[in-house]
Amino acid sequence: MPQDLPAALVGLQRDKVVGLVESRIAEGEDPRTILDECRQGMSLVGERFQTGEYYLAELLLSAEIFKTAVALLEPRLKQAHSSEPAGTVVLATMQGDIHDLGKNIFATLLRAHAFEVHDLGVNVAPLRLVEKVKELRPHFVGLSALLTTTFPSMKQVANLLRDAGLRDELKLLIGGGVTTATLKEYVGADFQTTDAIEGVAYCTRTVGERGVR
Ligand code: B12
Repeated sequence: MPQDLPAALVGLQRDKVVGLVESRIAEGEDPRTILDECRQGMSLVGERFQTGEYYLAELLLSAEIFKTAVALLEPRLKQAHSSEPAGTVVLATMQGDIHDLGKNIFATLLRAHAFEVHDLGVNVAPLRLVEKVKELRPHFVGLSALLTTTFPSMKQVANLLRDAGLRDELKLLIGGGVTTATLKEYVGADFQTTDAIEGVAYCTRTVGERGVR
C-alpha cells in the first residue's frame, strides 16, 4: 500500500497533496524526501496510464498537482546549500518529448547552487542543441527524457558533439524516468540519474574537485 503522499497524488486529490506537503514542510522534514514521494506518486500515475485505468486527462491533472507541490517545496530545496562552485549548463528535453517537470526541477536546483542554466525547453532537435553548445561552451550538457523514442536523439547529440570537437571539453549528463545505466553506455554519456539532486551533486563535485576542463 503506497504511503499517504504518493497515494494522494495517484488519487488526484489536490487538496490532500497540498495539505500533506505543507504540514510536512512545517514539521521540518527534508524537502528532498517529500519531493521523492511526489515522484513516486507520479510513477503510480504512469502505471495506471499503462494499464488503461487512467487517460491523458489524468496524466495532465497529475502534472498540475505535482507542479503545485513543487512550487511549495522549491523555496526549501533552494535553501539546502548556497555557496557551491558554479559552472554553466545547457539543458533540454529531447526532440519528440514534451515532458518537462523533472528537467525544470533539475534547472531550479542547479540555479539554487549558483549554476548558470540555459534551458532550451522541450522537443529540442540535436542540431539546435549542438549549435547552442558551440555558442555557449558550457561545462555541462544535460539531456532529459521520459520517452524511450528519444534515445537515438541523445546518441546523436553525443555524436554531433564529438564531430564538432566539443565532447571532451564538457560533461554530458542524461536524466529522466526512462534513463538507465545501459542507456548511458549506449549514448556515451558521462553521468546518468533519475534523481535531480544526484545530478546537482555530480555537477558541484566535478566543478569543485578537479574542474571540468
Ligand atoms: C506527467 C506525465 C505526462 C504529462 C507531462 C507534463 C509535463 N509538463 O511534463 C503529459 C500529460 C503532457 C504527458 C504526455 C505523454 N506521456 Co507522459 N507521463 C507523465 C508521468 C505520469 C510522470 C512524468 C513526470 O513528470 N514525473 C515526475 C518527474 C519529477 O520525474 P522525472 O521526469 O523522472 O524527473 C526526475 C529525475 O529523473 C530528474 N531528471 C529529469 N530530467 C533530468 C535531466 C538531467 C540531465 C538530470 C541530471 C536529471 C533529470 O529530475 C527529476 C527529479 O528528481 C509519466 C509516468 C512515469 N513513470 O514517469 C508518464 C510517461 C513518461 N508518459 C508516457 C507517455 C506514453 C506519454 C504520451 C505519449 C501519452 C500519449 N498517448 O499522448 C504523451 C507524450 C507527449 C510527448 N510527445 O512528449 C509514458 C512513456 C513510456 C515510454 N517508455 O516511453 C510514461 C512512462 C507513462 C507510462 N507508464 O506509460 N505525460
